[in-house]
Amino acid sequence: MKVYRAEQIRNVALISHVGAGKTSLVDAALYDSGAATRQGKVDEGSSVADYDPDELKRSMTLHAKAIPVEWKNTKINFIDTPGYADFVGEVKAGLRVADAALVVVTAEKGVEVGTELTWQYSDERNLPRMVLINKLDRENTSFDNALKSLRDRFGLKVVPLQIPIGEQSGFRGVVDLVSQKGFTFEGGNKVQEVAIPAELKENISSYREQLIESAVESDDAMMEKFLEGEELSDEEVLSVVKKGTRSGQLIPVLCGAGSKNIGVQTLLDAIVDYLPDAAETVPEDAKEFGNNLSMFVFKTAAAQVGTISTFRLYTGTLKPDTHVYNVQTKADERIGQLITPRGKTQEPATEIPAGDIGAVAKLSNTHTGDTLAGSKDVTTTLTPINFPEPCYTVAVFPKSQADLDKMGNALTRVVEEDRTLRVTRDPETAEVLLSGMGESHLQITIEGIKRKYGVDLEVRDPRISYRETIRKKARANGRHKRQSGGHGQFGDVWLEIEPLPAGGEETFVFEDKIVGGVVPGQYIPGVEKGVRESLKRGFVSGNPMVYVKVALVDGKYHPVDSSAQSFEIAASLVSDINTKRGRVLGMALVGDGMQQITANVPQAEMLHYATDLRSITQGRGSFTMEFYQYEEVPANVQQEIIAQHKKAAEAKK
Ligand SMILES: Nc1nc2c(ncn2[C@@H]2O[C@H](COP(=O)(O)OP(=O)(O)OP(=O)(O)O)[C@@H](O)[C@H]2O)c(=O)[nH]1
Ligand SMILES: [Mg+2]
Repeated sequence: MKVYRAEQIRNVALISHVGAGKTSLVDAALYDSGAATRQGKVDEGSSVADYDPDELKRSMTLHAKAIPVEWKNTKINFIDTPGYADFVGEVKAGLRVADAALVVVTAEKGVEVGTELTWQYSDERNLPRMVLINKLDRENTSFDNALKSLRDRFGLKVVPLQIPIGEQSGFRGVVDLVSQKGFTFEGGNKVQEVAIPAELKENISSYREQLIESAVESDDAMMEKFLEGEELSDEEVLSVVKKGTRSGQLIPVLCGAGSKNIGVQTLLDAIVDYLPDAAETVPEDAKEFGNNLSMFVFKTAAAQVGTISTFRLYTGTLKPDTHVYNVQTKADERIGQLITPRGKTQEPATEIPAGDIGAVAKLSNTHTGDTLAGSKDVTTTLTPINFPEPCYTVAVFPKSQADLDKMGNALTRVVEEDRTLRVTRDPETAEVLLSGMGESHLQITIEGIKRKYGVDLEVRDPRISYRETIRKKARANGRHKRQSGGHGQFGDVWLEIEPLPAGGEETFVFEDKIVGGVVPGQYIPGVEKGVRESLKRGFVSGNPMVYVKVALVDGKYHPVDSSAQSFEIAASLVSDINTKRGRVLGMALVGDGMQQITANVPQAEMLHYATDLRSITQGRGSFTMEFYQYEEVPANVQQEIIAQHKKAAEAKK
């Protein structure tokens, strides 16, 4: 592939609700541009863009991928992203390096939840965008309804740039409202200019009027001309539509049916004509690098040839066989061969210029989100990807000893690749926890670990680290006595245990209430130590005990056999306390466009919440959580936890 200058490059992220037809569009575009000899099909497993085994298995996109399409002396770097909600991290990564977004909706459904969410992510980055109303060939579809849903939801700046010729099974082409030309697409990648069908003529003039009216908002001189009733030339219309689109004041709507290859070439034309090129959009953070090299790694993925890092170059020029420096990890990375990625195939590249997207294999110390620079002295990083917090957690267990040995490394690797995953170890339950964006996300990760790293993992709900406490004051005796040869061991204590306020700052208080030296002062620290030890194990459920005050009230000692250690053991023998717990749940509401609900919820109830919340809110809701405090669990749950502990303790015996 020839080298394109930044002015000739368009970096366009494809975003949508799941299954709107993004990947099929890329396949059609590759065919139209001559890069593929036939049009790949997602459903037949022949897509150029969806090729990873997990993607083939599910017929859906799971990874953000850059796929260049050469069109009219322009390189359109499509960044295809997944529509399924669990893979939001990939969408954010794709949008991070895009200069514009193409939002795909279907003519059946118009705006869906995934449209709203990805629209919002594009807003976060202020990206200019265009909308494609896709699947216009299907039964029970309507251009008008889809358009209405777009304008209702996103405002009147969303206006058609094209309107369809024919509908449903008769859909065969589009009319371009700027040039007022019709094009039909019938058979393979052929396109034909046609006369505008008579029945569309009236519609076209009113839609064109609407387009111009919206576009001139971005240009005072044109606005004046328009208001004075002067006719704008086609070039002037094109130029204001371009200006309006780039400034975000106008969002043009196009028509098509990707899998039928209808309207794809007119879409590519519109991308070239209206979306910003890579030279005019050098972001603030990249400007700091001047002419020095800066590149942002937005995707790393394990492949047969080693890890492939895909990046966008912001400034400078990258050549093969050079060195770059990772600003985050301080690593000196050797760039071997440069690659232009193209889905399942790739081409060697002689250089990657500023504004372009490329890939390189085998960087040893570079992960998703890292900045690479041309010099060691650079400390500035490019703005990181705004990843969401993981919200679904499972505990993972190796299936065999061999799996155990390799598990740590495999988990570290997947977390470096996918920044919406997190691995932690619960210090109390000793479980290894894997967190991500949903059940499918974690399931696919586990499958990937098996395939790529040969590590077989089993998944379970994480154990909750409960706490024990008591409800009522109780008294207990512990006595340790051993006679063996010379010195014996003797200690005897009476302890009073009472609850402290649940949720309070103090979780444990020890008090010495001995009078008359019945337990000599030098042994008291031993008693406290023993108490602390036994509280760690709890008494009924095997969980640590909190919110208790323990007072040493009485005891006995032996002048020869007693020692701090004997008392420590005596105190740790206090195990017959049979008490219950105490507690509450709180909830708070904060209004703000969308509702934000703050609540205290038992962790055990949150295990599958990501899935539940998604279905309750049709996918709109998201949540984050953090530990608040320990509270009493209901009696039935208590019984369960205690029974489980007993069972586990029995099993150990
Ligand atoms: N009738 C019709 N079907 C289409 C069209 N475009 C795509 N499809 C079908 O819609 C389904 C989803 O297409 P994809 O291209 O995988 O959609 P996607 O947006 O990439 O999906 P995700 O990546 O999973 O979000 C497939 O079965 C396609 O064959 C179209 O224009 N018309
Ligand atoms: Mg796809």
